[in-house]
Amino acid sequence: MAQAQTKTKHVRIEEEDESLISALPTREGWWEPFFLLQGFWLSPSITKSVMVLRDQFHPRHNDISLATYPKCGTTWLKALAFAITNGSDHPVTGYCHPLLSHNPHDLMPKLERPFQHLTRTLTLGRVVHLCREPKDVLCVRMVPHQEGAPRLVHRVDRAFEFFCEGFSFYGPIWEHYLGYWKQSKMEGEKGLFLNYDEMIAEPTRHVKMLAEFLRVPFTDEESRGAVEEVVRLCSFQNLKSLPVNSQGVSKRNGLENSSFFRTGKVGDWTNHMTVEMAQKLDCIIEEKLRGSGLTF
Ligand code: PAP
Repeated sequence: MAQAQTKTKHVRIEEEDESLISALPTREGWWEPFFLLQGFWLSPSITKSVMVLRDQFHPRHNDISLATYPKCGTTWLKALAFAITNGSDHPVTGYCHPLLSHNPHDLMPKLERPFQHLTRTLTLGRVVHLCREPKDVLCVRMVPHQEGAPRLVHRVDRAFEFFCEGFSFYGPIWEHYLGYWKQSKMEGEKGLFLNYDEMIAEPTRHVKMLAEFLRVPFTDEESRGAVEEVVRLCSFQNLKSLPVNSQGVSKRNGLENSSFFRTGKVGDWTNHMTVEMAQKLDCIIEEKLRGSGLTF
């Protein structure tokens, strides 16, 4: 009975959402029309999921959300957060650690939504956001994850123009970053804002910082070895080499798990973007972030 009522409610919300979506401004998208929701052009499925999240996602005070723009290191952040928060049930040195047999995406749900769309729902809990040099983010979208694999987009010039225009699957990258950046500056205890490039440079320091924010800090004694073990377990080389990630398929969306692991390097954009493209994107990002204190 309870189930039937819940189902009816969901169907009603879905119908309401469908009619709200059809009333939104629309434009030609990457391969399907996009909709304008609160200043963001979003694909139909993202538009719908933002509405569903707003209706049905009610975080509790001690909930932690991981919020990342796609291709900024979500897989890594999930692995780290899982290893840190489950350290007592699953020691990182254990032979049966879940990260050895599961892709990180299958161990933890994620939010890839701009903070502006979720303010009402996220203000209760706490958020970890991971940003990345925008040129590298775009580069991941433009380059196949392995030889022979299809590109995420077929025309590099088109992908580049759309990205610069802020016309992307999850809205403009700068709006995504700024929403979480401002929250972390105004309410430090509620928002942790991390940077992929800085984490690559100093993983140990960032793992400690993340553990503190997640309220499972490492003790001084643990700090000697355990932090390094978390860093090693979740490292690009280690995760990429595991059979589940080199051969497995995601339970979440049917994607090959290997698609989440390409080079794991900072600055790969230099191999895929012209100087002109890089300069244009740099100028846009600088202008959009001006005055915020966030720079790349
Ligand atoms: P998603 O949006 O599809 O979930 P996401 O995990 O956010 O992808 O980003 C993928 C990038 O993180 C890839 O970067 P690259 O293409 O420049 O190589 C991927 O290689 C990188 N990545 C995945 N796992 C790790 C890790 N453990 N450490 C560092 N980088 C990683």
